[in-house]
Amino acid sequence: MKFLHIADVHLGCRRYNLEERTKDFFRAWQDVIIKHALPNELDFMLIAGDFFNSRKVDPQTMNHAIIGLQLLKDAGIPVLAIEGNHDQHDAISNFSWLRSLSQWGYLKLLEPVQDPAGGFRLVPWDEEERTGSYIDIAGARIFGSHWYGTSANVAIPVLAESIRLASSEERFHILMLHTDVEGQLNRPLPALSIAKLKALRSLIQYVALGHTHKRFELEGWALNPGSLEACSIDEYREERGIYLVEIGRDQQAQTCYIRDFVQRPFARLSFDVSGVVDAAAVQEGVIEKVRREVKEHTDESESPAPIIEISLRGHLGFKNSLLELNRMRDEACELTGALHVMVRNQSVPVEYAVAVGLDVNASRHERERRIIEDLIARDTRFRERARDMTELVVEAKRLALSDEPPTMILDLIAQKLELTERTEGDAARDETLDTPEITVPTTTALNAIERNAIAEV
Ligand SMILES: [Mn+2]
Repeated sequence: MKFLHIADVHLGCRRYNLEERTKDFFRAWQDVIIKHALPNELDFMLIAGDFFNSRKVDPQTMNHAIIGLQLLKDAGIPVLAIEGNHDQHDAISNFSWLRSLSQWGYLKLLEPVQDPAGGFRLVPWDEEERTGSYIDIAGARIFGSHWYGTSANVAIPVLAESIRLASSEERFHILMLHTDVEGQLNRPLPALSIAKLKALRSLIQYVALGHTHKRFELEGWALNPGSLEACSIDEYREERGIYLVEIGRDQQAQTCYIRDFVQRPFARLSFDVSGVVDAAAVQEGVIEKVRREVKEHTDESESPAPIIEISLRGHLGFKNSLLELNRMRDEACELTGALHVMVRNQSVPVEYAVAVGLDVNASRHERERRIIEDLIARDTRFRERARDMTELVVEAKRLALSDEPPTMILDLIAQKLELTERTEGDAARDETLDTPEITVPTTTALNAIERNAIAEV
């Protein structure tokens, strides 16, 4: 007996609003069938949930599904499927596209029957009705299950009891199960515990898992192949593939993990903008990095053009708006022949980079002074006088908080600024208060007070 175990095909998954990206999921699905289902004389094929990316299936996606399913049907390979969290039936309707495909003879959707009294009833596949919870093919008894989500730990023991009642001594038992398993994903939601899963050990000889988009195996008994394609860029490094499984006379499963089918390549690179003088230099640096790290794509028949994500990190020393992100994207795209380039600006404007490295135990007073000084020093015109100006700001704040009249505060600012200018030997002794030289630092200082006040709140 030989079968193919796949999961998480996610047909209809659309990313970056790219038509080509939607087709990637179809290409992977079709390639798996042509390369690994048709030539292998399979007894059946398993799809362990999330065949579709959504329970709402658009016409193009249904075409993609049927093209593949028709190939399998013509080759006489039965397809057994279960629902996943993405394509499970609606709670308020008995209709779903998976149920329709099952009715139309393209696949067999295996579903437990929910008992009104609680628990599940497992009924054998009815070829007339085209419904059922389990089916016998080539020495195997294959069971389906639903998506139980966070209640998997409660549902699995109940399901195990139903399986026990429907088991057959002489058959090799397979269970398709779409679930997150403890320790495989770093999510706060409770996953199915390994102990609960192992309660199936005496009943099931092969658990065909789906849901987690990366490969993992538990004791060569519960196997998760991963999705066919990366559903988000965060998954691009994960191992994804399919299992070709052969059950020998000894009832032992020989599994072969296969990754040889078409998938879109991804490249992810990051560029640190800290200390880079201007936008042109950022542009040049990024393009240089792309040139070094991403191979130019020329031959589509060899592999698909990559999708590239460029992240800008660090402290940006000038205004964000000066960065020409679109030009960066276009140049990187042209240089590499990529299908799509995303540029994410995750750099922090340098104006927020204040009080860097300040001792965590610093007093509120020290903290305040340091923030103000950094804010003033950011402006190269006042850098030299930052310490004096900080004194002035702190004093002005103190006066303001003690309800001193505004004129008094203004006088203090005027005096102090004049004094600083004189001690610096500045020639402009008769400079008036409303020259930019004076008003700008005042505004900066007042902004600093305001920011600081906000920070303290
Ligand atoms: Mn999935």
